[in-house]
Amino acid sequence: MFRHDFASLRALYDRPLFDLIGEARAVYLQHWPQNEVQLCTLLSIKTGGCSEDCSYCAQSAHYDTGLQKETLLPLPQILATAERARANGSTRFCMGAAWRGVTEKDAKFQTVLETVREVSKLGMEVCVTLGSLTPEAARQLREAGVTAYNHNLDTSPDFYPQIVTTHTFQDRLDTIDSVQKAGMAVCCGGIIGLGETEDDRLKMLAVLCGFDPAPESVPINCLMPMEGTPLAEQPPVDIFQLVRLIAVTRIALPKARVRLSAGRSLLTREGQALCFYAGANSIFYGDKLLTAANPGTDADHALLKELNLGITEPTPLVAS
Ligand code: SAM
Ligand code: DTB
Ligand code: SF4
Repeated sequence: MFRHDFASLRALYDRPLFDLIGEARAVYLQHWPQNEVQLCTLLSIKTGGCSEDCSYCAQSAHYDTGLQKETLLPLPQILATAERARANGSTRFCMGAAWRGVTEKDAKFQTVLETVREVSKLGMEVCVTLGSLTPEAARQLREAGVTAYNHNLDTSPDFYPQIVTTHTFQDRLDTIDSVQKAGMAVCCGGIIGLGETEDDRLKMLAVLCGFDPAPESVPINCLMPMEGTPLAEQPPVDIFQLVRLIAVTRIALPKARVRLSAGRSLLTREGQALCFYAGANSIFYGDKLLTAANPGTDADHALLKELNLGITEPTPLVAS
């Protein structure tokens, strides 16, 4: 298969908008003929007080964002939320923790493994996002039943140091390597609206295109400006830039789930419809992301119904 580099991604991105989304739609229909959207529920299992200085994040301890720091949620509470998510139609459950990362030696990591073992019995895809991983921690997560690991590149290698200084872009790649070696699917994407250029977004996508195997899912987050963070005053992302990025991602990574992620509550229904047309086929579903607001479930059901989009049935990726 042709592997896109920055130049070929930029050439796609610069095509007339309707030509670009027309091609993305054709690629989408070829690989995803069901015309469905996957619903994923997010839960922050450990909120706030994070040692990292990611300048977009409400959970960083470096900024005074007013967020209440919490300890790891108890297993029964997580399990009950996962059961509700499944009952509400989610086929993927993603647990996020505000940590720099975990090692197999952490006591809290053992609790996470136990939680994953229970959640994985519910038959949903199980995703976790716990920051950096050692190869052994990755292996243990896979063994416990994690099907996909979310670890975003967030932006281009060049722009990354302007957004985060407490870890490097290479650290992110090393964790992704551990995830792949452990046999988990990789969920990896980024955020737009941080002050980066459109080139930065495509350079990030070029790195994703080099992954082997290709990422199973690609979340595209629009910055939700968080009070107290250095990016609190960033202007909103232009909808056509978002649509172009989704379309190019769909063409470059045809088999990936492209997840229209954070920031949907800042988009119009028409804007979201264009994103689905351009190839987005997954959303975070439920009133809350990790700490930020998301559209209500009723509004999401109404929108999908109006667009005649189906909802993906559970077909969990079996960790073999
Ligand atoms: N701590 C882990 C990590 O950094 O990988 C997992 C949780 S972290 C909150 C997951 C992702 O959420 C980030 O990589 C970023 O893409 C996204 N995110 C965080 N804050 C955001 C915000 N204010 N707006 C949009 N996306 C955000
Ligand atoms: C991802 O790419 N987006 C999700 C998930 N992976 C973990 C997180 C979005 C967080 C939005 C800001 C918040 O809720 O604090
Ligand atoms: Fe911590 Fe993740 Fe937020 Fe960065 S994005 S501050 S690592 S929770």
